[in-house]
Amino acid sequence: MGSRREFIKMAAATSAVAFTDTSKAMESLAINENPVQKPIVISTWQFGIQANAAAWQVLSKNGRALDAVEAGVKIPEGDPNERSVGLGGRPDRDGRVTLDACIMDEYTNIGSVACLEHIVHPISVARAVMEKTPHVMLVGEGALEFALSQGFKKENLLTPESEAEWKEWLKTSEYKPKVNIENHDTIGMVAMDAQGNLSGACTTSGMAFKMKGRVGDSPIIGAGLFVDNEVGAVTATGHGEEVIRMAGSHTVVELMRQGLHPEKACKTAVERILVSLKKRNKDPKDFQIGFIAINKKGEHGAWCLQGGFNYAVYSSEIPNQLLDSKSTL
Ligand code: SD4
Repeated sequence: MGSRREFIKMAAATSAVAFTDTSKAMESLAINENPVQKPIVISTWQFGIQANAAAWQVLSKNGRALDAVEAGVKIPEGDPNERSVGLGGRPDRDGRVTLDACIMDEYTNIGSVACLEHIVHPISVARAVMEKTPHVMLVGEGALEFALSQGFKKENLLTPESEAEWKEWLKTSEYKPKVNIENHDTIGMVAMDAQGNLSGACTTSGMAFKMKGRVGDSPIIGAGLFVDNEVGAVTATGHGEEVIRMAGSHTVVELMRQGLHPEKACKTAVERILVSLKKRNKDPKDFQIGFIAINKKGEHGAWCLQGGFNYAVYSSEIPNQLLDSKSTL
């Protein structure tokens, strides 16, 4: 039988061991816990590689995520060979190139333009709406007038190539968007800067040969783009009507808020869209939807309805590269 003194000695020794073990465990936890990966930028489709490179110029110099995403998406906007964004974008069925874009920063500042014609960089007009007006969205003629008042130049965006395609399309005038074919490629980009702040941008010419006045998800905050600086940032591509229906990007952010990894959050949102398509007896094979997301830890992920969607990732750990998104179908 041990004496009381022995018991106390033993208890002290045990707790000392326990204490040592705990501090060791804490130490190893601190070592093993993944540090926040920042800066990081991700963007949709293969033109994301060039866009990321431009964004990285800003991020690698300690620049703001907001400046990075604007600089990034301006690359495909200004490239006439990218036929789904900005200059050279495919027109609506009347031959008009009408552009949609939005931008969101870490303070929940937002700006957006829809159905904007004649301006190569709608993302910068969206930013001007955000910074210089009491509003968050301008459309059509009003957006154009505002852009011109801000010094943006009026240009013809319909390149001979896009015009030729439109004239070819007029022969049948059949509106049947083809999955993963260039008639629906949007650049969406989200980034976290070295300070850990998030921003995003999204810009497109929308669905080729759409009805006059049609607006997709890309300029709609919560649909084509959403940023919550406490949680993460998300952007979407694909059939805008389906993304709007589910408030797509906002849904993904909310799922990340509940603790889901970005990939799982994107997957869950895509599955909700699939349920909605089935409810309406739509063949899911006729649709494509893709989400990309980052969270506050700098983790990234994507998911799409069907294969063929890819996205570009660039971070301090990952050299700029294109990744294939996993898909549901
Ligand atoms: C739209 N979501 O206008 C855009 C098009 C797109 O990949 O993303 N295409 O509906």
